[in-house]
This record gives sequence, structure tokens and C-alpha cells, in this order.
Amino acid sequence: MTTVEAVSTDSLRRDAVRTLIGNWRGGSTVPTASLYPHQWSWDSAFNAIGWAHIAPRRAWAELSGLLGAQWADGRVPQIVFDPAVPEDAYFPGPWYWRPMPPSGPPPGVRTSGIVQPPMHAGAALAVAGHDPSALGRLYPRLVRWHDYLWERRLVSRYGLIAIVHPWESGLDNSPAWDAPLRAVPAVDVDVIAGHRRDLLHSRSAHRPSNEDYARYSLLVREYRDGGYLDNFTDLRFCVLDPLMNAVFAWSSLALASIATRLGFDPSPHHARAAQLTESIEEHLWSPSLRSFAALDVHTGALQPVRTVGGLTPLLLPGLSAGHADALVSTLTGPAFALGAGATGVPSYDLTAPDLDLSRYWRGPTWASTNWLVWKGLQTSGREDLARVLASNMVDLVAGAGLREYFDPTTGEGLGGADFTWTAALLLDVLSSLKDDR
Ligand code: 2M8
Repeated sequence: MTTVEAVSTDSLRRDAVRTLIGNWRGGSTVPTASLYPHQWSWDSAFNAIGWAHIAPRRAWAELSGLLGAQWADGRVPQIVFDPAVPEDAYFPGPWYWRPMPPSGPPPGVRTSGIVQPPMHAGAALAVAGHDPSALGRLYPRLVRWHDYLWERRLVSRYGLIAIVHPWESGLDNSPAWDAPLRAVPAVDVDVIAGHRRDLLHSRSAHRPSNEDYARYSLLVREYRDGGYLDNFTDLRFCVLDPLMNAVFAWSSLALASIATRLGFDPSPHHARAAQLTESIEEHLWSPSLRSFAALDVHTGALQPVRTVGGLTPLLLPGLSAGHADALVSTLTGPAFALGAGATGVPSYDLTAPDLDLSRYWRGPTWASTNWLVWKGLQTSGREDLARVLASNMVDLVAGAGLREYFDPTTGEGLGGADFTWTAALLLDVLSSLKDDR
């Protein structure tokens, strides 16, 4: 594989800036032009972290635009649709999510109805390190977003928030959803296959199956037809995901720091972070996997698979030393092989029989999850491994360009090209490597 020495970091930085500028649409950045032609929620948070290094005003515009599409009930939608993009450019497009309930988006704003991991307060705090100007304006919206998750998505017997669709996880096609998805019938497979647009831009061997798309679509229709109410017993898919909960706790700590900076009371945010951390440790730890795992609320079963999401509680400073050490040994052992053969953290266990190194979220490595694990290693005091992962992230791009994802064993670039979060997070990593020297 080409290494960072062979390709100068200046030229990588220039490519990354060029990609961000090329994908900028005037108020937000598309993840990649043809495959994902709208604004995505957690992408925007990662994008803002990158923009902050070169144009903080754009970072704030990206977060403000997303939070401007916040629903009356506080949720921040997974997708904000660009009205200039044709209805059928992406499936499911705006029509599929309608009708919107009274608790929905502001008039005239078209969004999907599910959510994604709440990276935004963490991103806002990072942007404020470069330019704090919009922090006060965004704080109330960030608070309402966290309140929505805490009040409407909390499964009280576990003290954790639920996702109601695999797309809410960000790790959409992860093997962690296979068993919970078995409860969802694959209906109208041919009809849904005909609606798909992703296969026009990406190889089918790299994307989810038509059966899974039929399941995803049914889950959307049922949630929509129930008025987007979070009545867990009525929803076929209801899962406690370690990444979703870890990111929520991490962002709650960021919101506490923002509150302190602005002169508000940080204690409710601190309390949530502490409760979430405790509940993650109590309910999502799998001793046999030596990792955290997703829990299906309908069956009570922890999913017996190791995925990168299970490593992300490393982000939490309150995690017990025992769990943090075990996660690090899982990360460096044969399943993820950090510093021991893999370049970047694979999205799925390298020793699993159904590992698929080129299929979306079933093996490849991604900038977004690498960045979360990188931050987690820093939080856990494993600077040595954090540096290894940071240079892996740079090496992947040096070898294959700013791709959506990569084969962690060969470094081959996969999925969409000129991918925004890959560029944005590369800028962040390059800046930290520069600071290290
Ligand atoms: C992917 O997900 C979208 C649906 O949200 C898709 O496959 O159409 C995921 O990688 C997700 O995490 C990401 O936010 C999105 C846009 O980059 O693409």
C-alpha cells in the first residue's frame, strides 16, 4: 500500500479541501455528489469538524442548517432534502416520508423522519475551538435534540436510548442488525428494488441486498403511518446500540462543557452522560465477545457479533478501566487487528465466517468510525495506539483517495468517491499529527 511518506501531506490536504469545496452546496455539504445528494445528519457533524480547520463559518452554516430542520418534537432528522434535487435522485426520497405529522419539520422544509447518532454537540464544541461565534445560538436547539432522545427514545428498564431503524445507527448494514431484522418481512422486494438508486452509483456487491432494502422500506412506512410516534411495542425494530448510546453520552459531556462556557447549568448533561455510561456497562457488555454489543429490546438478546460500534464506548471517560482494557485488547487482537495487519478499524470482526470486506458496513473500514475509535483511544490514555490509527487513516487516503470506505486488508477504495467526511476527518487528523511533531 502507498504510505503517507510517498504522498505528501500537503497534497492530501489540498485534495481534502478541494473535496469539501466541491461538495459544498451553499449551506451544507453533500456526502458525495451522486450517491447521497442531500444533507445527512451525522455526516454534517463530521463535515463541520473538517470545515472548522479551513472555514469555520461554513462549519457553523452546516450545523445551523441541519438544526434549522429540527422537528417540533426536537428530533434532528437523518436527511434534510435539497429541494433543487429531483425527487427520484435518491431512494427513499421526500415523498416516501410523507405525510409529516404536526410534530414534524418547520413549514417548507423536507426531511426524513428517523434520526442518526447525535454527534452534533461534540462537533459544535470542536468548531468552537476555532470560532465560538454561533455556540450560543445553537445551544437551545442542541438541548432540545438531547431532550427528545432522552424523553422519547429512552427504554426505561435499560436506561438506554433505542434506535427504531438500522439507518438510525449510521452502520446501516451491520451484521448486528441481522437477527433483529429477521422479524421484519421482506415484502414488495421487486418493487423496492426498482426504486433503488444507490445501485446506479455503486456496485451491488458493495451495497445491502434487495431483501434488506425491502425490510428497511417497510420499517419506514410503518413508522410513518404511526405518525412517527416512538411507541416501541408497536415498532418491529427496536434496538439498543452501543455506538448510539456512547455518542449520546459523549455529546452530553460536550453539551455540559458548552453550558458551562455559556453560563448555563451543566449538571443535567453530566448526569445523563453518567447514567448512560453506567447503563452501557451494565446492559451491553458481552464477556464472551470482550466487547459491547447491541441488544434487541423485543427479545432481550445481546447480538453475538463484534462490530466497530461495540468499541466506541472507549469515548467515555467514565468507562471502567476493566472494560477499557478489554476493548483495547479486542481492538488489537485478531478481530480488529489494529497495528497488527489491518489498516484502519474494520467495521466487522475479521475472524467472523460471514465477514465481507467489500460490502458496506460488513467489513470495510470507514473514516467516521475510525475517528470515533481514535478519539476513544485518546480518552482512554492510549496515545500510542491513537497515533497508529491516525497514520492508518492517512495511509488509506494516500493509497486509494478520499473514498467512502476501504478494504482494511488491502487498502482498496470502495463505495462513493470524493467523500466529504473522509476529507473532513483527514483534515482533523492531519492537524493533530502536525501538532504532535
Ligand atoms: C449511508 O446511509 C444511507 C442511509 O442513511 C444510505 O445508505 O443510503 C451510511 O453510511 C450512513 O452512515 C451515512 O450517514 C450515509 C451518508 O453518508 O450513507
